Amino acid sequence: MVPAGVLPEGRAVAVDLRTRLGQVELPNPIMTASGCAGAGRELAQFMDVSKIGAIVTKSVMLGPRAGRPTPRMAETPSGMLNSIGLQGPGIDAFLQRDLPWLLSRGARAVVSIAGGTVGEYADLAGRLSDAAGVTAIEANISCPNVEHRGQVFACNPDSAAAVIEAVRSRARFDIPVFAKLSPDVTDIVTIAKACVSAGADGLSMINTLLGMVIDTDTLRPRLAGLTGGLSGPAIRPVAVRCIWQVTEALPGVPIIGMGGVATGRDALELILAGASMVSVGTTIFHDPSACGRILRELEEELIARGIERLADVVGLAHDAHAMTGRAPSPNARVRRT
Ligand code: RRO
Repeated sequence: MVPAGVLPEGRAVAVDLRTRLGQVELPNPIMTASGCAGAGRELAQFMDVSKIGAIVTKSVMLGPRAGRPTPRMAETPSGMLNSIGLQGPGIDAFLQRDLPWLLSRGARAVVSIAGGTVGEYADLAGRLSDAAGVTAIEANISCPNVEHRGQVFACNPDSAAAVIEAVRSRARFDIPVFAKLSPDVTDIVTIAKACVSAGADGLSMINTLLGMVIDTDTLRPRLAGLTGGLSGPAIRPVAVRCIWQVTEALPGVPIIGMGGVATGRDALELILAGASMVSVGTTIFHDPSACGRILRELEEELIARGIERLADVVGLAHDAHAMTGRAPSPNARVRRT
């Protein structure tokens, strides 16, 4: 077995954690989730950003944007609502300041992009392809905090496909394009299929769920933007369900799983459902070194189960599910206790 690198604290890994982000190999599957660590700089004082699989940036738009009015965060039971509204410096500042910083630190940069039109997404993909060093593009077609639901491209298979086709055709051939999907749809498999048919190299799921909190003291909505995206442990079962359904329908399509991952065991759950990479989001707000910890915990969870290669457990729960009709994966060396 080939050891696949070192953990953020410097210890060599004992499990082969390598995974594939489309055509790109990563040393391990743990990434930040878009929107939860800016462009990575905030985390540098807590961990070595080059030691996790990748930094996924806050969604970048063509121009700078102030976002929605405050308050735009609210705590909920086992979760959090955000109503940020795509705040960011825009692509010029990102390319001048943030991308060079990530590359100078040896981090792999997965750049999340968002636009109001298909053309804006395509222009962003073109700008990123002209710059050196972008590991992958995550096309965020599912931000819930937009003016109206018609702007959530991931709620309609034709709109989703139009964005992904445009991004894929403008992105450099060696940059994988992932489509970030919303769980707030009747059938996520239909959207996933539309994105893959349009050229997506993989899928990211899930974005936040649209929610709302009313303050019973002020008798008014807590968020200035009224609604917001729900994240945190409360949504993990939704993420597991979405990843499971899409893996059943599209086996082999790479999936970056995210939604309420706070421990290595949580990450393993998404991997068993079919994710080959896992993004860590809301947990970072109270534990900024969470990605390194979760990577270490994931490795320990695999060792405890006698698993030598991460690749052997990606989607493994599907084998168990179908055990009556199908033998377990021959590669899986799982001690079922
Ligand atoms: O910026 C946001 O308000 C935001 C985005 Br782009 C997203 O994709 N998901 C989310 O919960 N918030």
